[in-house]
Amino acid sequence: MAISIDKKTSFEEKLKELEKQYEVLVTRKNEKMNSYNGIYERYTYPVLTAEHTPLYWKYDLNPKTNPHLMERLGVNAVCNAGAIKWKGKYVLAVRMEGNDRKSIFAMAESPNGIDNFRYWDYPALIPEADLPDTNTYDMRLVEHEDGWIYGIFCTERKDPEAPEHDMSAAVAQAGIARTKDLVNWERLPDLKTRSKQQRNVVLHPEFVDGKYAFYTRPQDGFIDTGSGSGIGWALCDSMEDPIVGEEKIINHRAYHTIKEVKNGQGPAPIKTKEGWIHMAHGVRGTAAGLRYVLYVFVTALDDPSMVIHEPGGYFIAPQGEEYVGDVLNVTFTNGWIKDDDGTVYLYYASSDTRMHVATTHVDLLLDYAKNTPPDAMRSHACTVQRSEFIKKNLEYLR
Ligand code: M1P
Repeated sequence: MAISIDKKTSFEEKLKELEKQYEVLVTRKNEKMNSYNGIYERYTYPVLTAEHTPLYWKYDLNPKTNPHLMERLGVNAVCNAGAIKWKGKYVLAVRMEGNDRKSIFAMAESPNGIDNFRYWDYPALIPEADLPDTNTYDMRLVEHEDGWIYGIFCTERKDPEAPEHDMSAAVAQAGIARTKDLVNWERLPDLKTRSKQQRNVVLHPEFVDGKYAFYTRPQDGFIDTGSGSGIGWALCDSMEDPIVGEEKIINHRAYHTIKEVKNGQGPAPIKTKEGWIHMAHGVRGTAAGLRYVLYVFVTALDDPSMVIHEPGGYFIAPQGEEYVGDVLNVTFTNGWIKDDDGTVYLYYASSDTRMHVATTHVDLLLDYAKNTPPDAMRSHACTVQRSEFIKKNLEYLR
């Protein structure tokens, strides 16, 4: 039922209807889509949207102070969630963007990972750094073998060197916080690197040569990666004084590929007996703007910085309603969960507006990574690649 803002409908009636609609939305069963690729399954409904935000986060529920039951603190979008299995629940640290454009980390949990996500009572309150952050977002949640859960996120501040009239020049860096319970957070210093800016920084979950290891995404400008050529790798002695030296690029941007403009690590990689499976995002330019897609690569078990498999092309790209939102043509991920039975829940956002899930299995991801042909890089080579593929099939079928 549509709720009218006319004065004839009472506060109580409106609230009752809002609550009813909210419950229908958050308890709606999700269904697998009727589409097949043998690799993963998508779901009909987004797992979280701005409409999933509890009423008491948006409305002043006291009729004395809000007689017209107006939204006082609106929510614009939810996207780019970190993910972790916590006390048997599938927990997301969601980037919730208010109508004021600032993002906060809202924590939501589901009993099954695919529907019935509900927000915790309060968003995560991460202490500010000495130099206050203007905006924080895209948290990667990592249970490190040192015993802490780390949240590595993008922290954005106005560029102090920008001309006075410039109200959009900003500096992005990697903020770091840690917790033992996902409620009480300790802020650590931002990661110091040699690059002017950083985004999409991710902590590797294990020590490497006795050190912490970071996937980085060095870039010259706030939006432009400039000379930053892809996913970097750097070791670090201490999380209390997080400084890294040289960033080795382990996965490069490349001309006329899905990752020619930007290339960033998604969540922390998943460990398997055959290597570390990574999900990343690649960005290319189009006449309609940038296009963000997700892709997979695998690195060696004993050297997470060495790529051993990389299927050609994308793993997930926007489809249907996913194309549309605040920033068109974007799929982005910074969170996934692997269950003990190997099921993988990939949480991805579409067009910076809503959160979705896709499910698969580590065995399927490994098969996909090892047996999908690599990018042949040129039309002629791609024609040969596809023709050989067709030939093998036709020979087999006849
Ligand atoms: O708008 C698309 C994405 O843009 C940025 O990602 P990247 O640094 O790779 O371009 C981030 O702001 C991300 O949050 C956003 O989804």
